[in-house]
Amino acid sequence: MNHFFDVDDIGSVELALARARSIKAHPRKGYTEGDRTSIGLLFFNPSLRTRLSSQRAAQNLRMDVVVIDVGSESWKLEFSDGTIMNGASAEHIKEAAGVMGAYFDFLAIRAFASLEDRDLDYAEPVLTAFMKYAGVPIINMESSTGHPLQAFADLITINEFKKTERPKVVLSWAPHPRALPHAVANSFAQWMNRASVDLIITHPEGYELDPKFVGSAQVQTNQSLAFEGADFIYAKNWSSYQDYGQVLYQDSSWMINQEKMELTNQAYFMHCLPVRRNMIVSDQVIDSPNSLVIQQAANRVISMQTVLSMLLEQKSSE
Ligand code: AN0
Ligand code: CP
Repeated sequence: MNHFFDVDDIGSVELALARARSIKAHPRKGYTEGDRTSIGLLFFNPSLRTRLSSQRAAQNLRMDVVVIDVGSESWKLEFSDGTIMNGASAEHIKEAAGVMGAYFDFLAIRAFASLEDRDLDYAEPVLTAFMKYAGVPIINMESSTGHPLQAFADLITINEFKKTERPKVVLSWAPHPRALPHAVANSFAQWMNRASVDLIITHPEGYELDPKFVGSAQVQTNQSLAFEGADFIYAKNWSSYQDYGQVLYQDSSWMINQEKMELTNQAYFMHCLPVRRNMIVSDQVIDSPNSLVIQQAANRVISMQTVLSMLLEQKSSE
């Protein structure tokens, strides 16, 4: 694995899950592979879980870890080539990425979609530029189109709690007042397509995701039908992909409540967090014993530690 950009970089999902299981059994076992290695965590956007769980994972492997909010603490960066830089940007990504690559063995980046220009967002300008100019392995901590560390943690959680070999997993759109990116939903769908689950995606008309991520999932615009017999309900809001970045529908009838959970096979409730209570999900559902939101967040340490251990193994073999 040269970079951890999406699921394709992990190789076998089954092997990655086995590795995650053994790390989870002994997360602070006295690993030494990270000794004298360093990682920079670069945030262009806010974070609670990713920021803390990535530090905990690196610390468990005895790596040196530094965090910077590049979005607010550093110079505004220019990403386009050949521009006359007489505007707001003080520094070009070519120098900034090269410099940060000189300071660290690994860089992890969070850079959300702008939700203004679909072609630009889906070309992944920030992560791609870092991969091109930093000269060190890059880890995706949520880019414009994907959040693979979250999806990996979600898969670890589903594997821990599933009661059947091939559970029915439903990714459900739910209402939110602001326009949110597609990254979490895209990656969740992409990873579930590689896992031993039956995936159903349910959303109102107009919220179809990029078919590249939907893969072989069944798509259902009737939420109640989708919930029937489900083992896991994974809630997430996303803005429109067709009418790019727009909020088309805010109807609270799509909120996940107890009545809907009763259509399921006593399903677990999942969400990546942060979540807006009584918009996305009712208090009753998220406060119930079937809610796995804390376990998912806890597994963010495990997904990051697994990815870092694979990257460290690769580095030591070079
Ligand atoms: C972000 C999103 O939907 O991509 C981050 C989720 C991990 N959520 C919000 O901005 C609320
Ligand atoms: N789930 C997740 O990535 O949370 P943060 O945005 O708080 O990092």
